[in-house]
Order: sequence, then structure tokens, then C-alpha cells
Amino acid sequence: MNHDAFMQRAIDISVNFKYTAKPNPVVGAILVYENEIISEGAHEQYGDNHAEVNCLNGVSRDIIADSTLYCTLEPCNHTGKTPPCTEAIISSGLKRIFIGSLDPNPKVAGSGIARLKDNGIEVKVGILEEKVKESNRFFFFKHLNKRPFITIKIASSNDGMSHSSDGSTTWITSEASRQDVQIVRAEHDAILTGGNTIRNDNPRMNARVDFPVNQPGKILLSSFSEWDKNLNFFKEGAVKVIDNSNLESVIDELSQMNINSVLVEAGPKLVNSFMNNGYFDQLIIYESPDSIGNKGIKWFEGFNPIDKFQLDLKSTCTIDRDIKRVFEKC
Ligand code: AOF
Ligand code: ZN
Repeated sequence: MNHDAFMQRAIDISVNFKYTAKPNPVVGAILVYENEIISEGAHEQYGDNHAEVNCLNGVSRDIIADSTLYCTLEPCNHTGKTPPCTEAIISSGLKRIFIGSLDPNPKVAGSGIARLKDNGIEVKVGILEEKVKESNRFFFFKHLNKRPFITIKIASSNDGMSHSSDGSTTWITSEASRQDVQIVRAEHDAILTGGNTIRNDNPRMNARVDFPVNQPGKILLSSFSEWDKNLNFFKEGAVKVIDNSNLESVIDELSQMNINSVLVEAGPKLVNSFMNNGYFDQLIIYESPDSIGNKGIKWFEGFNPIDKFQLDLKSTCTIDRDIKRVFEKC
């Protein structure tokens, strides 16, 4: 039996739901009988059935007893939005389960496996574990680091400017780059911005994509409270306003929220404050070929940001006239 191939199939079906399962992890499960896949299930939508339940539903006890379940993540052992998967597995009559990775969520974290073993089920953990972690990068990050993964996204002129000081608000990057940003937004659980950005740019800050997505939450970092609710930012979805000038407390507050990732889309002041304090994990720069010149406001002071912030260039691609670069903290 090729365990890796079956686990790979379980991963493949899970990732189809990456935009609708979040902030839950993507999880896939497959049931194998006499070396053939006889049932598949995934966690398709936040709040709905977990993968194991979708996979085992409708299969007879007799067949399940002689089958192996491959599940990308350790089955949960707690009652959340749905009952524990361990209960469903135990009562299904399953005798053998192969698991990709332990669930780092402290509500689970090994207790699912212990419960299955206590009920006489054979459990093997650690098949394609790194791939499972990679497919749930933000989820694992949050539980390991006790704070959400922070991505900072900026659009820059080719001379490193954010915008021009005279207020001429022409777009820096191309339409295609701005469309790419919509996908980056869709990948994150929340978008954070500052008062100046919503005042000056009037952005909607939602993910305008042509596939189903759990929209990112909106977080506004501002001490101002008299916002004009007709601004686009306030129009769709709930906005959480954080009035706190201490960044460490802001991060603490973000860590308490049910989010694994935050996309910071803000002006140079807020972006530098996150970066200078080390509160970022990924920086995405969309760079236009056009210059703004000496009427411009720079994104970063002094040396080039790559040296200053110890960044590791992970990928480069061209989007229309622009270059997109993704950096991670070394
Ligand atoms: C599983 N199978 O398919 C998923 C699991 O609020 P709930 O009830 O949906 O629970 C969410 C938590 O359950 C989530 O944070 C993670 O620890 C686990 N996700 N577990 O057994 C699944 N999606
Ligand atoms: Zn579950």
C-alpha cells in the first residue's frame, strides 16, 4: 500500500477549500478498502462538517471495519461548531487510521490520537507531515507562535516611493497587480489598515475575486472615533477598531481573535512601525517601472529595506508592467 500517495490525495482534496474553510485548517480524509479509495471527504466550509465525518458518512460499518482512514490532520476531540470527530470515528467501527500531522490547536494537540488509541484503534502519525503543515501554513504558525502570521503588502514606484506629497492620487501599479492583491487578500483572515489610508484612499479592503471566499475581517488601527460610515471601508462586513498606540498590545489583541493571518495594507508610517518592531513575517512589494521623484514620500528611510530588515527574497514575478517580489524575514 502506498501511504504517501493516499495521503497526497487527501491533501489534494483538502486544499480545494482553502478559501472557504479559513480560519479553520484545510483537512482531507479518504477511506481505503483493499487498496482502493472508496470514499473521500474534506472540510469544505467553516462551521460545517469536518473532513472525517464527510468521508465516513454513508459507508457501511462492515466495510469501514476493514478499511484504513487517511486523514491529513489529527481528528479533533472537542466540541466546537461540530461534535468531536473522534466520536464519529470510534462509533463508525474503524480499526486503523493514518494521520498526516498532529493538530497544534491546544484544544486538540494529541488528545484526539490518545482517545483513538484508548479505543483500540491503530494510529500512525507523520505521513507527508511537512506538506500538511505547508498547506496550513498560517494555522500552524498561529498556534506555534501564539500570534497571527503578518504579511505586509506595499505598492512602490521604482524609486521606492509610496505616493506623492502633493496628493496626486494616480495608481502606482497596474490593474493586473491590483487584481493579484485581491487574491492575497482572499488568502488572509483579516486586513489591517490605519486611519490615513481609509481617509486618503477610501479603499473597500475586501477580496474581490471570482470564487467563493470567507471575506477577511477588517481591522482599523486608529484613535479617531467619529468615522464617516459612508466611507467604503465601513460599507461591507464588520470593522474592528483598535484604539491603542502600543503595538505590542495591538499584537496581543490580534492574537486573541479567531484569525491566523493578518494582511497589513497601510501607509509608510504604520508599515514602518510594524517592521521596525519585527512584527511581520512576509513582505510583498509590487513595484511599478515609473518613478515619482522628489515630490514622493518614501516607503523606507535610509538603506535599502532588504538589508535593514534582513529579508530573504522568496519569489519574483512580473505582472504586466510591474514586478512582484515576496520576501520573508530571515
Ligand atoms: C478535524 N477535522 O476537518 C477539521 C479540524 O469550530 P470547529 O468545530 O469547526 O473546530 C475547528 C477546529 O477543529 C480547528 O481549529 C482545528 O483544530 C480542528 N479542525 N479537525 O478533526 C477537520 N477542520
Ligand atoms: Zn473534527
